[in-house]
Amino acid sequence: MSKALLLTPLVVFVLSILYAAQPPAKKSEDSGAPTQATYGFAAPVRLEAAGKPIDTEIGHAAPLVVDFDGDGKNDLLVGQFGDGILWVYKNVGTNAQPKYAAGVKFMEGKWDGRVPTG
Ligand SMILES: [Ca+2]
Repeated sequence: MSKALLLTPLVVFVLSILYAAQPPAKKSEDSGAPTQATYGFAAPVRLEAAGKPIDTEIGHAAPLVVDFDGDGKNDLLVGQFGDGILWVYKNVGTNAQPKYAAGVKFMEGKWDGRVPTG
């Protein structure tokens, strides 16, 4: 399987969080009927960190957008199956227009920073 195919779910997942998240439907106070919420996906784009496409060494990428370092800007975390590594991509842009620094392995990829896979 090509890396592009492995990366596609990551891109779609992250984009769905960054650009398409909408608050859940609320019930109308007048009628009790749920109001219509609209959801959708933005056009896919290849995410980059430090000017290079984000990828994993071995597939089964598990992305999460969260403020990992508490600076108020959402970072990108990507877990990979291979070696149980967690990649941390610090957001050096803004939440509206994220820009990611080069990925670093959580706890330098040492044993204590990994999730055993088998
Ligand atoms: Ca952050």
